[in-house]
Amino acid sequence: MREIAGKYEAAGLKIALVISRFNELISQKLLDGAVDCLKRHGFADTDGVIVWVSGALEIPLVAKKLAASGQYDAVLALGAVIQGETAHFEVVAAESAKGIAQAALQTQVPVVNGILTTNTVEQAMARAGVKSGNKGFEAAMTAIETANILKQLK
Ligand code: INI
Repeated sequence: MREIAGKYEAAGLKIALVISRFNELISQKLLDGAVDCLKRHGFADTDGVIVWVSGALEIPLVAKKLAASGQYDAVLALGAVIQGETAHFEVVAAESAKGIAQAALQTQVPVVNGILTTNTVEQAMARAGVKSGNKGFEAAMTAIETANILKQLK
């Protein structure tokens, strides 16, 4: 049986990153991890764009616009939604995730969810590269892999 697997090769891919300024310290670390990942897999700086938005709730619209532009093989959403910060944590977490999934399905372009949802700032820091792993790096791996899968399915 034929098997299809996405390569972790980012040379020639066009990728847009959408990133939330809310909890900027953490977002910046996620961005550092994502860019590190892309570069280490052959991505050319000139093939990408980074768009900063106010918060996670603004990510889906901008991600969808970028995905629908036809200019990108994948869009990578980065940010941090932290429970302690607000009572509407659950709304922000759920709506941003839902919007990102819809943007991907509606445009048929991978829109990868690299938004952390944690109970505390400490947990968010740990997952943004301070302790073990960086979710930005992992999400960038997923963006590369999924973009390459879709290229093979064309
Ligand atoms: N946005 C985030 O990216 N992370 C959060 O933790 C957060 N909290 O906690 O409120 C957050 N809220 C702002 C929201 O995304 C919108 O920017 C705002 O509601 C305006 O639409």
